[in-house]
Amino acid sequence: MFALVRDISEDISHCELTHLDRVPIDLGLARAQHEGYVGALKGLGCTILALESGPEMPDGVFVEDAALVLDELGIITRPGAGSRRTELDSVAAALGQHMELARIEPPGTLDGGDILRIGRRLFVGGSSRSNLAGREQLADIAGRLGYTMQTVDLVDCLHLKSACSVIDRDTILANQHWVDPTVFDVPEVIHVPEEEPFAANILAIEGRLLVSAEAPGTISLLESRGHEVVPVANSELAKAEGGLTCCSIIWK
Ligand code: CIR
Repeated sequence: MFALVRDISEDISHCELTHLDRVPIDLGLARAQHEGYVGALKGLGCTILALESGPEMPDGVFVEDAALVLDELGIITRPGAGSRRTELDSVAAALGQHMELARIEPPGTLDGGDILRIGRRLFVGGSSRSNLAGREQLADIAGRLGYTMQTVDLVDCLHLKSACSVIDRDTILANQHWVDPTVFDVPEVIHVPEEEPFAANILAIEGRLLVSAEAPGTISLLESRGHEVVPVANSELAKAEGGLTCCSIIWK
């Protein structure tokens, strides 16, 4: 298993923000927490491929948005925020050493954080970042490989995966105020506690769940359902609207 990650730009204080007010980010703490995250990925068996950031990519740590990796190929996206397109070439160069690549072309925009995959079904958030042209291009590329694609409406959140994540192919974790989880047609939906609206962004790897350490209610809930949880501190990148899926692209 490989995990592509990128270090945190010294200019993260100029990150894109959509739903949160700007508050100071402690860069030292953010980098220490990111090291913890990368350590957790290693602990779960990932070989880490690390890219460098820089002042020209304040949001570069959120590599998930720059590409989607399917079993058959990688798709380099075209993020809806113009400031984030500086991230694409380095992600394409890294992934291109491991897989065939397709690209989302103008006028399409698509953020990886909007794409949730359950088996051969892709769900894409109709967010401010992923437009119709981008979603249609994804449907076309993935459709040729036998994937179905469905657009999902969002309320008040940045990306589809801000609102929900896959625990396993039968189970979704969701904030039902931001997305209607019945669209996924899975046997079980676990709802995050009301007081932890951002906690639905978790990263499932080989049956274990990376969950924000700042979401104790969600951790208890998942553990009470028999899931193995790996808590990961993420207080600083959360101020940049980043969660746990955002900081890696994982493939086998
Ligand atoms: C942005 O607004 O683009 C970044 N500040 C946060 C991106 C988070 N990425 C993700 O949820 N996949």
